[in-house]
Amino acid sequence: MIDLRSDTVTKPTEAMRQAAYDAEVGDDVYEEDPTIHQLEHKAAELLGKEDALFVTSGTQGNQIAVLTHCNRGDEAIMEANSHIFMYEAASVSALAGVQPRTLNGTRGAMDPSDVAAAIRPHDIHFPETGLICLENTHNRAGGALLPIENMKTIYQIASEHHIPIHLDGARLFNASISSGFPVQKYAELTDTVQVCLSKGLGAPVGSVIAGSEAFIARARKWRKRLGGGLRQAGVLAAPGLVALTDMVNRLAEDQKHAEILARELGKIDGVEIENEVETNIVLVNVKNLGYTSEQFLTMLKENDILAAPFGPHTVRFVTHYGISRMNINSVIEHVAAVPQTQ
Ligand code: TLP
Repeated sequence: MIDLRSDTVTKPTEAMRQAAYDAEVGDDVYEEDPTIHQLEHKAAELLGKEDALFVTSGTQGNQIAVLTHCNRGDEAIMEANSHIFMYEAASVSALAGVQPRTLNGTRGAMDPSDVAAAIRPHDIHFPETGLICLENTHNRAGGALLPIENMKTIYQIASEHHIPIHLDGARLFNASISSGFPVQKYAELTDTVQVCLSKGLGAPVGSVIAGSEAFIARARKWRKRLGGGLRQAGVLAAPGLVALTDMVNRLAEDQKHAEILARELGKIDGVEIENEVETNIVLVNVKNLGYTSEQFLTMLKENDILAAPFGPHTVRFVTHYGISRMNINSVIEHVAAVPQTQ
């Protein structure tokens, strides 16, 4: 099976499995797991933040950030297609009691003047604006990079209003490899950042959130409340450390594969590439081939290829380290052979 549904499907490498086996562990609720300490220290250092916290998933990391930054009844500004709004089962409202204020972006980037206009003035009728959320790379925008200038301007606006910024950096390392900016350069334009270890970096489980020492101390308590205080979780952190040390630079290969896939699929009659491919995501529109995304996916599956539905006629392909150049060629051949019904 050539599985391009997501980079979440990656399986741990041999080095990760060995690191898990060898990991020194302790009870992390007592803050006694040396491997977790090592991972958190490494992540904080890479992201240029005072401290970091290992969490079970990207969703948990984002939600801990919302819970820690906001009070019930606050409003959080976020892009209308952001993962926090679209794919986290409304936890912003269900768990934090926070109202999402969504703004339409361009390729995932909110217009800074829209952000400024959405910040609530003091008025008895209004919620307080408690947080601004950004996402880089932006998943629904097809792995688009948030331009650093856009982040800078939003950060300035947020600072003037004393509003914190949380960055959903599930794929921040992909952004860094594509733009050439170190992850720290993005993180310094935010108060807190969440990065996933379990996507393109290949770890089996986990994310890290990073921020100030005071923020992480409060976030630790929220993690406990959510049932995310783990015990001998060094066995999970050890593959995460391998992810941060061995797996970052190879993301360039995934991005090359995505570029080739988009370029070659784009040459096929009836296939439209919806996004400008900057990282490891390709959005393919199959409407002019005469198929819905579900029909198209069924045909691919019959040929042992998996991709994900992303709209009525849009299919998402995500490259990752389990995908070889030969796999990419095979996908291109199969799509070229799909009969056009229009
Ligand atoms: N994204 C998944 C699905 O949930 C859609 C995927 O296959 O792309 N932020 C961003 C930008 C994400 O893309 C994801 C996962 C998350 C957060 C959540 O991470 P997990 O799955 O670890 O909770």
